[in-house]
Amino acid sequence: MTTVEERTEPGGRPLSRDELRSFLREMLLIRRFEEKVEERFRAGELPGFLHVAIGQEAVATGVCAALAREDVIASTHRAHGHAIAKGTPVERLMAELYGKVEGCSRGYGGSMHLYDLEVGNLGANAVVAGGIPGIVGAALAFQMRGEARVAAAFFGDGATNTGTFHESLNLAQLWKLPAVFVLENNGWAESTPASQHLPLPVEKLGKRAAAYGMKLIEADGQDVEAVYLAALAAREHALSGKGPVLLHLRTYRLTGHYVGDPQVYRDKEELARERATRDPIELLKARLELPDDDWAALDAEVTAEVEAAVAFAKAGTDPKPEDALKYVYA
Ligand SMILES: Cc1ncc(C[n+]2csc(CCOP(=O)(O)OP(=O)(O)O)c2C)c(N)n1
Ligand SMILES: [Mg+2]
Repeated sequence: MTTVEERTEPGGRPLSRDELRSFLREMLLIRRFEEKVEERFRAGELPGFLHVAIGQEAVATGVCAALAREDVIASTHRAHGHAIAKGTPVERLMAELYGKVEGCSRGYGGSMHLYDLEVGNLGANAVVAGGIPGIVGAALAFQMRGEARVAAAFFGDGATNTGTFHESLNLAQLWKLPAVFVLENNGWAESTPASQHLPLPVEKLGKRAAAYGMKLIEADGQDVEAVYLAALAAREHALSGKGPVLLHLRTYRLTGHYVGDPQVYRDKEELARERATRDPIELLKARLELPDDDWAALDAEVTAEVEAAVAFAKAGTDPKPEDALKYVYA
């Protein structure tokens, strides 16, 4: 057994301009989707509770682009971006948020219970760290069947303080499972900063891999290309039979913990600074030096897609009360 923390440099090739542009499009689609959902929620049209991941789009897009369609993910309470990036059409997601039968969870789930087995999304989880043991099970199944597939779980810095996180990493490493643990480290757990819930500096959180002798791969979570290359390397390692990977991505949430959060706990200057310097969409747009009319056309295209999703959702079918217990297994 080794307790030495392993590190690696992300491998792979640099991306072409067209590939980066398609990443930009997807991140913008996620952003416009979540802005719209926030607007409709505030207008009282969406039931339940809502968390958006504005500022964290590069994690969803970069990681899911590196996964194969047959790979599976499990997500968190901040799940819209993961679901879009893994391939669920936005109209099915929007219909779910409106509680309609046409939704990806047939209207039974809402924002924190988005499932789509067709594209390998094993589901969002309202319970913090709830998806982590699930992907250990999926990875075990892939290993036992001899299938070249990986299972990945997204989770936050707060989730690394749960017993489930440690149990899951322990078993996955012991059994050398094809799993990727995607630590989406935004430095906050609700209103608690990392400095009050972690016994180590927030940027060192990847060190938790060392407790299990697990491979650690790290990247800047605001740079979608870096995330993609790191995730590719993580997938390759996980498939090689050498064991799972902790993929540590430093990111930042540019909005409140939930929609309506007054954010009295957060320094306004910190937020303004992050917004000005670490917005993953602005960073990629600047890097590509996209002309204004190109950007406007891209924006108009994704905005129209989101508007069409709202129209689809509003025209959807309400579930029948007598069907309330259908598809309920436990
Ligand atoms: C087991 C459990 N404990 C507490 C909560 C309440 N809760 C919801 S989100 C959250 C913070 C999670 O922080 P993190 O994992 O960093 O994710 P982030 O919200 O930053 O994306 C908490 C404590 C919960 N949903 N489940
Ligand atoms: Mg967090």
